Amino acid sequence: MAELLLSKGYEVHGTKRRSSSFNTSRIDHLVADPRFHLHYMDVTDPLSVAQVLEQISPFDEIYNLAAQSHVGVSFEMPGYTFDSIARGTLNMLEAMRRFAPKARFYQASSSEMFGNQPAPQSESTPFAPVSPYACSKVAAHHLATTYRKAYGLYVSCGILFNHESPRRGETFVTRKITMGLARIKAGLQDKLVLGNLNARRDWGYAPEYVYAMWRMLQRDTPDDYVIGTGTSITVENWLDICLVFCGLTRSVIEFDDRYMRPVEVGNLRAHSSKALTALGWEARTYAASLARIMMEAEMKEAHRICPPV
Ligand code: F7E
Repeated sequence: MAELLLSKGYEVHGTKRRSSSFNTSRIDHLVADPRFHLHYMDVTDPLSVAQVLEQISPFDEIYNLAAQSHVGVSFEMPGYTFDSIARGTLNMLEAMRRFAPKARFYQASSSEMFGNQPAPQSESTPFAPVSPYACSKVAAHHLATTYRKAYGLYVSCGILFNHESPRRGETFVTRKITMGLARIKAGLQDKLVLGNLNARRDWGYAPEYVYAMWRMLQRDTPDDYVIGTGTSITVENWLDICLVFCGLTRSVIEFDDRYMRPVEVGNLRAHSSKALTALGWEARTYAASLARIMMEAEMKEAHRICPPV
């Protein structure tokens, strides 16, 4: 997101939580840009949110992407998940109402909010969340649309289906698979342990989704949009594409039910014709090309750590 905004000439203010270890590898290349600023902030702390928004106002756009975003972990940490997503969104909306009521707000809503509603899911599909993560996203989504209606704030929600890239966190299944297989191929690990292979997801390429987010805030009026490729494959299909790419077989895969979730979302696939009509947006990269992009990046990294002899 920051890269796209900088490329369009924006001054960008990002926020990070205080930690004793660095966790900024995905933005380190931006730090030298004088138009890129980082502030300490925690969305669960309304004081810090108000302080930062007051300090940087006036500003034009806010992208609220903060979350405990791992669905599986949300069953283990429901309180923090709810605080960071629902309470965090409320804190951001309140601070914007106070310090920048003319700004435009992007809310990161999620396809997880649809739960097990039949595919494809569109803006008119009722929400049916089945995890603490999804319940929190539904609450945040309703807060965002309520602030739009009640106070006339410019608030748009992007209901994004899974979006991936080589920068994806290592515990999400696409990256876990590409990274694990590349490391096995390079002799850096022996096996890859996974959970439910039957879930079906609509996986798209993150840079395209970031562009859709920006497009939403360039419209004259705020609205909600579903963003996805309109196609879906299973985790097993993704695994097989990646296995073929690096010439490995299923023998390196193990199952562990510790990666199973108490309730699973079985089949997510976007119906995003509204995004095409209103934003002129459609996905260009589908799962097979995405897997190749991610596998190539991962093989390069594995070779860097362990050069082939
Ligand atoms: O799981 C299955 C798992 O954690 C995908 C987040 O960005 O997209 C993401 O949520 C599927 C699930 O993503 C493992 O059970 C099997 O069915 O990569 P994931 P997610 O849960 O779809 C939505 C749109 C968001 O909003 C979220 O923030 O893969 N699966 N074995 C596994 N998943 C993980 N993580 N690890 C496994 O070993």
